[in-house]
Amino acid sequence: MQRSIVNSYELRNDFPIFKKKINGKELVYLDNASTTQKPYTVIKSITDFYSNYNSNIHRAVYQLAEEATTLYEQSREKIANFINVRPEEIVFTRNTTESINLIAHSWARTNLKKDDGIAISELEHHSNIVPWQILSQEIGTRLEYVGIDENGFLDLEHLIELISSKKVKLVSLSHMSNVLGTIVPIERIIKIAHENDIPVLVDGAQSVPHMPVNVKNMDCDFLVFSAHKMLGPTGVGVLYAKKEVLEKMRPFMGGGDMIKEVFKFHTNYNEVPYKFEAGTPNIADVVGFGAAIDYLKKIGMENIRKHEIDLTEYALESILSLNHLTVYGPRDPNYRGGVISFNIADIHPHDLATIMNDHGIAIRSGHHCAQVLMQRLDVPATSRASFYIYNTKEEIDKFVNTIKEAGRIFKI
Ligand code: C6P
Repeated sequence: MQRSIVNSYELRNDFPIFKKKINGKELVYLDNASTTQKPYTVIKSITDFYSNYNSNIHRAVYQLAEEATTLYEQSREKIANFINVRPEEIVFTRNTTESINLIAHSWARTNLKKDDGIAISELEHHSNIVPWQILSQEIGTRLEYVGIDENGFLDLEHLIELISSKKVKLVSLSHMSNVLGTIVPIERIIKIAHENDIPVLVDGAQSVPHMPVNVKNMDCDFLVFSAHKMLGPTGVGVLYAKKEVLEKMRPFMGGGDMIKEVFKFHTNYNEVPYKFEAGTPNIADVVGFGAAIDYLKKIGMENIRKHEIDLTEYALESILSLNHLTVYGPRDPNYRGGVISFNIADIHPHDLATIMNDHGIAIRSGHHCAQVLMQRLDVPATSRASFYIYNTKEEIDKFVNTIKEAGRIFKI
């Protein structure tokens, strides 16, 4: 793999937050799997919207409303183009979580029935577990868990067996684990599932921000992700599904904008994607998301992926040489993203995160909304560092030195 050509030192100047000091130290932000920082262009596009274009969309004929509608729909086009689909196949939600709940409500409740299996894995985030548990309680579907091996890789044989034995009617998988960084061979899985007429939902919350994702090549049935994990604002999520699939799905919520005609006792719904966007949406933040997409495209997703492989390789090499440290997940950076979870002897992850914070370093500690995975790893919590375009090797050195200092403080 070619070396990174992303100049993270230069890029950092685009992010106002890096001017902030934490405990008198420069901010080292290593919690990007949770949410990413925002460049000036994104912040500016939001203030610009409120300063110059603010009005509701899809409703009025005056100039401001038309300009706001155009900006909102231009963002939809940018996002569609980013993952190589049609704009009418992009539904705006609040986040990945809402997108999965929308599918569970509007697709699964019509297309699945009692005893139908839904295959998920031990890697999943709670938002790809709990909606399916609720569905099981309501209509009697069954959850089938695909396990992982000691390196954090999916038990593909088990998944293939579930698919070919027709035990499952939906496969719903995280493309990249938010804890282990494992990248799942999703294209291969989709091909096998489709040979058996089984649709696949891809949770792209951790993959779409960090690597090229081309839906035409991937051929998934559903793809979900969040703007805030890819330089965009909070409060905007995406649900992709083929237009024909969306057209057959029942609405998620009823209200303004999702209707064509409303009568006393029935309603004719709007066309897709509007059928799934009831009420006034998060207009300014959708516009901000468009600016984030512009920013990412300028750097190039291939370059972002290379940069993160480079950082991950560097970080793994450093921390794997430390004593008393357990690192979870694949060792080869080509099969994982820039997310590293670990534990040091019996230092509690919250204690380590507190020491890191004293040095201006932000890492996440806890279960990372993946308690099923914690149970599989047999730990209550881990520490987690996760990287993005603005992180540097110098920051990784600070992070590793602080791990060493924690070892000295706790005398291990
Ligand atoms: N993971 C993390 O720190 P929302 O919150 O809806 O934008 O994203 C949910 C979600 C779904 N799937 C995966 C794989 C995720 O990683 C996340 C969010 C964050 O790991 C916050 S818990």
